[in-house]
Amino acid sequence: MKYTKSTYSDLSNCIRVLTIDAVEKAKSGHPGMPMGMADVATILYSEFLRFNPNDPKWSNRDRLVLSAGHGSMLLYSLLYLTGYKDFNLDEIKDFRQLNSITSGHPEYGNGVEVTTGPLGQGIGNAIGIALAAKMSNARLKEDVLDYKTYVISGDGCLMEGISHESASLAGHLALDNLVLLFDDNGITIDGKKDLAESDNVLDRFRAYNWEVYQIDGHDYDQIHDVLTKAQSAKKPVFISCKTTIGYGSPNKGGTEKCHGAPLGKYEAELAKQSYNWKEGGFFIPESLLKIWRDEIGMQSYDYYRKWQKSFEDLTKQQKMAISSINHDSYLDHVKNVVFNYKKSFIDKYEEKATRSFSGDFLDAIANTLPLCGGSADLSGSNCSKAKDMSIIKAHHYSGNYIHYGIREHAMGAVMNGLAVCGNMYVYGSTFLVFQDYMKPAMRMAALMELPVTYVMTHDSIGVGEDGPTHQPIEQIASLRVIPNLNVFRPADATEVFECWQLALASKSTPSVLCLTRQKVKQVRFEYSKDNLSQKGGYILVDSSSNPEIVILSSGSEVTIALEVKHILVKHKIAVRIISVPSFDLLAQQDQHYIDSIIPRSSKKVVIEAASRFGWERFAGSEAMFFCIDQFGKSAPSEDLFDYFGLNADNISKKILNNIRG
Ligand SMILES: Cc1ncc(C[n+]2csc(CCOP(=O)(O)OP(=O)(O)O)c2C)c(N)n1
Ligand SMILES: [Mg+2]
Repeated sequence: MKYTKSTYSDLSNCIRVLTIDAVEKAKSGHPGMPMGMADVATILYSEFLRFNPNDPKWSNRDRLVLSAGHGSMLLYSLLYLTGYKDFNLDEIKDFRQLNSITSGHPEYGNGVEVTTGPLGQGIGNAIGIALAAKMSNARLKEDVLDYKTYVISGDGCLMEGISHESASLAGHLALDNLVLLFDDNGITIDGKKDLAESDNVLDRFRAYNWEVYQIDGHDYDQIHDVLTKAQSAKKPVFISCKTTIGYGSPNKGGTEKCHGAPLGKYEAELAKQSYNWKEGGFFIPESLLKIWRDEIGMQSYDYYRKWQKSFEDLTKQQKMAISSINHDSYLDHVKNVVFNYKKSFIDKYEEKATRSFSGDFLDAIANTLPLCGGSADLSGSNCSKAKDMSIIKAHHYSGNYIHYGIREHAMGAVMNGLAVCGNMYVYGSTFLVFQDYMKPAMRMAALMELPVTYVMTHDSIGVGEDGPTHQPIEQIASLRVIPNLNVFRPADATEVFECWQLALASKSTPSVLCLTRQKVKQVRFEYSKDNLSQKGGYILVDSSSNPEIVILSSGSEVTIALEVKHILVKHKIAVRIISVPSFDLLAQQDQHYIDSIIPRSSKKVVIEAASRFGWERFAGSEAMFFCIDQFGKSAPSEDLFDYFGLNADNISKKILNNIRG
């Protein structure tokens, strides 16, 4: 080991006192975890972690994911101590204040790797990050990226269901570049964890096919030894670090009292006395800061230089494959594919489900784009595995498709981890109704501005006989309300291709493609390069520039809207149909555009086989809603559409009654 135990102790105490001071000043925060994990983090940073504070985005840096995001001061202290420019002392003093980069729970950026407030998400994220390295190497046919991904998790993360799914998947994929450091302090917010848990966590991870260790998380030799072993592991590594929460706090340490509240002035002083710390608030002695900055902060510098030199020898294409996507050229390609497909599908006119059209699109692009697709065991139903895609397996990472198994929670979080690496187009699929199982990760993707795509099929009562458990009602509306998430519900082949084009073109917004199980009719017939879906809603057909009736509809119901129009026109009623493939994108248009397609003077009608929630925004509360505000039923699809009144006869009759009295 590089330093004496007493130096390590001083170095660890730097993290502890910065944490105590920052939480004290903010009058809120979580001192317990950083105080407990400071020793482990000090050995990790000083002896093992490869990083360069002057190049926080270095592609081959080791990643430290904080799944126990409440312990954010651990990370901020380390980033400050090791010399990351953005994390100066003022930011530490501004912990948890408006617009500081030291927010309560860090998300990511500025040297913070993906970290999570929702406990356990980080484990899935770390798997994605570790897997991305394996996939990049396999694609380059060279081990260019040899970074390790460390993830710190607490009791809470490991109680969460997502940890079970994630750990099982990581073991299955034999990710030997992943190390989970378990802050095994036996305490959660309510008290001792045995209030709520009695399983053997170590055995769990053994069963998941991990290498499992347990150490005293305050013993520098043990920490060093176990991390040395982790460097040459053949499986993912799980290290239970037995720690004392709030280490050094005489009255609150070892108890839940220091989990999520300032220690208080008196207790803070006592804790500092126990560290033999004599300095004033926020002050790190020059001699210790020098070790943190000049020695630990620079410890990977030689490796960094060597790696950068070999990186320079790579071709431009290889470099790109490691850290970014050549968006412009790929998007040109996608645009051409979309145009050709639109044309050919109009020419050959086939009635298929929109999920099948999505499958056709993936078949066309799968091997021309750096993709990473997948499904939670519904590949065939989701039409998400293109015919040329190959499967990612343990020790064989050259494929581009992940069988996530029935693990939607983990799938969402792994997708986020893959996406932060920024060198692949990432999509995953399941039934729309089951996105509830991955909603937390979808929300994080939106918050973190990760452009992943969710292929969500079986998007309505059109599912049929599987019944209400499988029929999404409220899901579409609930997704539409998530900020920075674009929900698409295309009506036919043309819109499917357009929506895929928009999803792939997105750089900072995730997309959900809601696709039908049942066949739809083609509703667009023009040969145009224009992507009409990009404004979210557009005039599909119009019988007058001053329509009496404006029908807003999406997905499979656009066909019904066209049939309604046919009937109403026979009654000399001027009708306009607005196809709304993306409610969210339409909401982003200026009012002038919205008013131009949905005139205020017209009678509005909404047809969508889902909750009406939200449609008032465009249609007003006086509109006629042909939506479904109750759970579905188990019956053949056509019978269900009739039962819920979603057919042209019923709708046109009701409209005629309404306007003609
Ligand atoms: C999904 C989720 N549920 C609940 C919380 C609220 N929460 C934050 S920390 C915590 C307890 C975590 O205990 P542990 O991981 O052992 O952390 P420690 O107290 O040891 O720092 C809870 C319930 C959360 N952040 N995320
Ligand atoms: Mg705990």
